[in-house]
Amino acid sequence: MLKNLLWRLTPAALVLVFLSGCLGEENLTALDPKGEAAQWIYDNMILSLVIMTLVSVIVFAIFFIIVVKFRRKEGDDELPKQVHGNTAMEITWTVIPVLLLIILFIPTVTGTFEFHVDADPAEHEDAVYINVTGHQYWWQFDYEEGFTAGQEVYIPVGERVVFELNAEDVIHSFWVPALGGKIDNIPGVSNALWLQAEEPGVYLGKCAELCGPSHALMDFKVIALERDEYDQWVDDMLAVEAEETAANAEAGYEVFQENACINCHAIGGEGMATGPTLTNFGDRQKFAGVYDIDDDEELANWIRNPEELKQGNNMPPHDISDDDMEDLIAYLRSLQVRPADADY
Ligand code: HEC
Ligand SMILES: [Cu+2]
Repeated sequence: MLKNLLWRLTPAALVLVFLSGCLGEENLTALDPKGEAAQWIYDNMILSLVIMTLVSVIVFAIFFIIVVKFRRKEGDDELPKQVHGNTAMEITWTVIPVLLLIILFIPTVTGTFEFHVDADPAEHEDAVYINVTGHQYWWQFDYEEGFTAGQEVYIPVGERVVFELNAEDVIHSFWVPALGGKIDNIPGVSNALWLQAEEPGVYLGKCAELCGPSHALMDFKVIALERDEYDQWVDDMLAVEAEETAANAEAGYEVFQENACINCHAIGGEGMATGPTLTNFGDRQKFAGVYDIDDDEELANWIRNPEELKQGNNMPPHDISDDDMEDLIAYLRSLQVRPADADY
């Protein structure tokens, strides 16, 4: 009997184990909101949960009472009174759900209009406005100041930041669960939403629309800094130039040039953007969205054979000797704008 019960509970326990993943690392959770938009989603989630629980409890209570109370009694062989329809009850169970839906409808619609805004920088002159482009399988962030960041988007804390969402190839979806809702990045269409981080920190973002074999590896980070640190970061990003940064890793810069990496990876204002800009690659928390940034071997594997680490991505393989690779990686790591003593 007990064993039987345990067997029955196992699927439920497994579901709990999987769901506990939703509370995982690096703020990838909508259940611990860290900004106004996320808080609104959370509150609505709780509201609908409370309403659904109430409805379930009441409906099941009535159900069981009726099942028990109106059972056929022993020795009672008479046909019960036959009725057809009951107007009062029909009205009650139509009106109550309608009222409940109105209660859910009002905050949902007002919030949707508040957080999903027009994609037009002229309408958001007071806010930081960042143009986001989703690529298979990485993220590009263009700032109004005229520089580009890749994979990690820096924002000032406590301020509304408007993200304009576009896509280069297929549909992606921009989602930072701790900060707010998600909206699709659609080729040829510009959507926009705003997010605000209440606390400085690193918030994990995900592509939330199946976009190809490496969709699950299309992570990014939102890094929220105090306003003065943010301003400093913007200035530093603007000041980067490919050669200048190369000074302390000259040999690596040569390897970078010889292999024409710059054709796909801009540094500072120079170069193309077929791949993520490497302007501040040395500051990244991960490379290619998900891989350990401090792992030289993995980084070398990436440059030699990206397909192995991220199926279907658009970086070609490169045949580079061990010596050259060491220099190249030293150069990539030297691409930093973050001050050494920064605590972010
Ligand atoms: C044809 C274009 C192309 C060339 C050439 C190219 N890359 Fe890439 N690279 C990409 C693309 C696209 C990505 C993004 C892959 C992804 O994450 O899906 C990428 C990603 C990277 C990343 C990870 C960046 C990050 O922060 O996530 C590094 C590092 C990198 N490339 C280094 C190099 C180096 C070094 C070279 C030259 C030896 C090079 N790449 C040549 C297209 C290119
Ligand atoms: Cu995607």
